[in-house]
Amino acid sequence: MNKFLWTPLLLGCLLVACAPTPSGPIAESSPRPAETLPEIQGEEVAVLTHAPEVPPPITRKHATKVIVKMEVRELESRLADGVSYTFWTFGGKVPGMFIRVRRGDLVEFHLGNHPSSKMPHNIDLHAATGPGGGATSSFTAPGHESTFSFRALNAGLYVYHCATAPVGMHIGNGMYGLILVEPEDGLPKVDHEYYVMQGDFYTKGANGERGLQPFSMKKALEEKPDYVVFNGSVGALAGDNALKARKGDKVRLFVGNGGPGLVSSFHVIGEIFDDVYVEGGSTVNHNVQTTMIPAGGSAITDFKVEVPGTFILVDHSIFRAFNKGALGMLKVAGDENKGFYSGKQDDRIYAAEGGAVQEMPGATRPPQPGSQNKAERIARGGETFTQVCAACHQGDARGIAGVFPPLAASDYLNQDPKRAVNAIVNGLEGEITVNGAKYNQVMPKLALTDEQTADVVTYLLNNFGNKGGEITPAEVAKVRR
Ligand code: HEC
Ligand SMILES: [Cu+2]
Repeated sequence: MNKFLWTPLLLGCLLVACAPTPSGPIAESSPRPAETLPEIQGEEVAVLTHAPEVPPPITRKHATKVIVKMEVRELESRLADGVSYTFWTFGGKVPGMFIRVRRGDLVEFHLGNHPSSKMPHNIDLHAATGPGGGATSSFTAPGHESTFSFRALNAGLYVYHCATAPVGMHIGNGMYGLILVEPEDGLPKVDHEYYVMQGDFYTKGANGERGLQPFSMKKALEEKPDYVVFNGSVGALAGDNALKARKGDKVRLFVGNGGPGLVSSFHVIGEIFDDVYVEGGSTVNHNVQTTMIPAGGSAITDFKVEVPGTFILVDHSIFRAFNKGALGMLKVAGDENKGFYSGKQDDRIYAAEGGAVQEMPGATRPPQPGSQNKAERIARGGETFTQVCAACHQGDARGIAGVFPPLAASDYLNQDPKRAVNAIVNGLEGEITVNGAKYNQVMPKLALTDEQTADVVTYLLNNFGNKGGEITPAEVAKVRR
């Protein structure tokens, strides 16, 4: 009946039910029984890198404790020329910082959430075996730090992402990255390793519309992104930012797909992947043109560059490449190799097309009729609560001591429900007292319509032990003025 109710169900799966069950033929033939894991010797602090750089290969021959320190920051930066976006990041950029460990390592993860953040965040590492991949243990309010540890049981290239409700919005704002768990003997040596991660972005304005663009939940639900990009912005891997190699080099791309919505058909124009570690696992495929990378998945592609020129990285769902930004470049220097390729290559053809941001028709939506009665208002308000308020005030509305005040049986709210309207419409900061406890935090003003605001406050008043009543859109409009 309503899409938002799926969010808690999905989160429930992410947090609880998705841990693998060690039974059945797959588990029996799996090469990862925990007993074979080596003893932990010593400890070290992980070197983390921003894309497209990758930390150096691991040379040690023993398992160790690896301390990973990652800081979540919410910051505005460039999405495309003239277009900015408030990204939520693991480490200050999209994608999140690359983590490199060795199978058998004990990873001690420190997740800090910068005090300037407006949202709580957590991390689900697909490389971790445990409830939520760490998400249940790493819920971190602004200005806090969480620590948890996991053993890297399986070798492979894994996605990590935020799994705080609404999950799709946190991922959609850029909260994903890659962690490589090297096999004990390492990967074959190559000349260059690079980190490339695809993601789709859903903006209120159409592709190319200038200014700071807010996230569009509507387009995200329809999986119709305005931007599909590599490494967080249009052009992040083009022109001067192109990946580089020399003729004869072996190049390895660690490729991830953060989604949240699309599956990538990853292809390098003019190259053939000699080896593809399919889905980032241990099976190696040879002589591959295009490799499929699911949302929340990865692939490792190795290839030798025999011919100089500019090679274009694309999602071969090709409108995404030439019209929405999923286009990168690998520039190979060196003398021409006429034996392998006779013609001249020129990257300007591609740059011209890829650089042009086309206007897309704006998303039009017929005006929705407002809630017809109090029951409908409460039902719709519940959706907004789950989608917007629960991230901070929690699903049970009890809040988090010292950080997010309770909305359940809140004397502050019940004394004057217009205060809740005011908090939503204008934001709220400064010291307040709720049920005898003091809070001095910041609630950002929320971009809700008068209807949505009336609905959610009415929902609150009639749930969680509050006093009942109804707020109408007209009353909200008055507060807004
Ligand atoms: C990004 C986090 C965040 C979100 C999202 C958020 N709030 Fe708040 N809210 C806060 C913080 C922090 C305070 C306390 C502000 C202060 O200390 O002055 C607060 C205070 C309040 C208060 C007054 C105190 C109380 O407990 O009664 C109400 C009412 C309220 N919020 C309602 C809502 C509603 C309704 C929504 C969803 C439509 C919502 N908030 C979404 C962070 C948030
Ligand atoms: Cu998050």
